[in-house]
Amino acid sequence: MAQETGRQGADLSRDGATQTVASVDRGRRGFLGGSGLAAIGAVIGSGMPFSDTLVPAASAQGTAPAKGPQHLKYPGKNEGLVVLGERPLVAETPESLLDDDTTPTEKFYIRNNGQIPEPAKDPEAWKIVIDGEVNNRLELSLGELKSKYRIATRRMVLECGGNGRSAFSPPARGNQWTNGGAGCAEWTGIALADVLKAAGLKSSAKYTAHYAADLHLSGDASKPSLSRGVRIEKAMDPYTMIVWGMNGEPLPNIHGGPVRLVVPGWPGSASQKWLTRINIRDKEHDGAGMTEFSYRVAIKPMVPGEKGDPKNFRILESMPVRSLITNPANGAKFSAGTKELKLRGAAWAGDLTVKAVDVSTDFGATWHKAGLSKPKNKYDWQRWTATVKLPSDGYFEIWTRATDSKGVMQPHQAGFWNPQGYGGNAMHRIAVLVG
Ligand SMILES: Nc1nc2c(c(=O)[nH]1)N[C@H]1C(S)=C(S)[C@@H](COP(=O)(O)O)O[C@H]1N2
Ligand SMILES: [Mo]
Repeated sequence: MAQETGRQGADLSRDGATQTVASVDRGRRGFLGGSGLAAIGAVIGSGMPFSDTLVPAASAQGTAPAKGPQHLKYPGKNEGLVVLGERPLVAETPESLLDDDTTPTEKFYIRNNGQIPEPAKDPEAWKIVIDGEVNNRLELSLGELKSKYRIATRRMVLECGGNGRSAFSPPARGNQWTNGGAGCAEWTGIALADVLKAAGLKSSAKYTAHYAADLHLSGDASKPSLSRGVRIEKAMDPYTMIVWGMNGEPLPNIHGGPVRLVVPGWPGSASQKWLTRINIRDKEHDGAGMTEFSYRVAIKPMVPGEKGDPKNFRILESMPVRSLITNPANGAKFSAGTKELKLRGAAWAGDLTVKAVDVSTDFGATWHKAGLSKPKNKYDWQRWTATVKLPSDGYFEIWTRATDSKGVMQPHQAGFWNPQGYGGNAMHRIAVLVG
């Protein structure tokens, strides 16, 4: 696997799995929607730049970059999704499309590292292998997974390790996610732990290594497109699942169907799609996306923009706390005289829960507690609501910040810079215009 060390001209189209893209034939597969959708982009607010200064919706029209957000055109997918990369196909969900309690599949973000495989012809015959540091190597078809183990459905957040990356300065390498590399779906499947118990873990079992059917972008079958793993303790978490259902339907091909992993709370890259094999190892896995700076954060904080020493990095495990305003959308306009705004949003915190969400309408000078719902089950996100008063017409920003169950709050800015931009969980901000 090629490493990204010292690569000239950062490739901003990827979120950290270490690969070299040999040839890029942009647009050939035509995942981009028509330009007519640019208008929708402006309404839902993606035309409102938030890099350094926020600008009112009115003037955003005039200052928007010539090439606005590119909207996704993909069967079964909402055209409001924004394409971050075409090859591999990566698309995020604007915050305002994450307004449902359960993220509908059509709105769920897409992240691929390699080629998208053809849909399986006979899903029930799909096989996964469990091998390595186990007493009994298992080979199980989807049909057997469904009939031999206890089935559960759980609503859990899946979040890309690079979510929030676009807020880093200087820019970090990878897909420039805003906050939309996340969604919360109902996943149906079985506990990976039950399968590992059936296989019988040896005392030497330390780490998992996940393998899948998607080809590397280059088409080279000897290179996995992505192969990550987790500590055996996380693999044994009853919420770490092998799933075949998403929101009550068979898991769609684009989301890894027929069978994928969902390792909630940890970077989405551990949740292998098109799962074919889990190899149990006696040491940390070193597959594609495990080494160097991939899905790793600095131990000793580094100078932003510097190259970094791989020895100073640790694997990112639980994702940091994050909150979103899902309604209104950034750039929303309200009629003159509007004195009150009803806000809705979501918050989650990796392996932890969210203790509080606060909102501000005055750039953080004062904060108001939002009403926060309980998670449906562990790893579910928590929906929040708040009503805020506005003193006058004019331009306002709404900021939201969440605090996790250990008391750690979102920072004002993406901090603790690292080369591939993980852990960026700055407060979410939207701008609204009254009158
Ligand atoms: N086989 C395989 N599994 C994969 C990936 C991939 O490229 N190949 N991408 C990972 C990453 S980086 C993320 S964030 C999630 C995204 O899942 P989704 O596309 O269903 O949203 O899948 C993970 N599983
Ligand atoms: Mo990811």
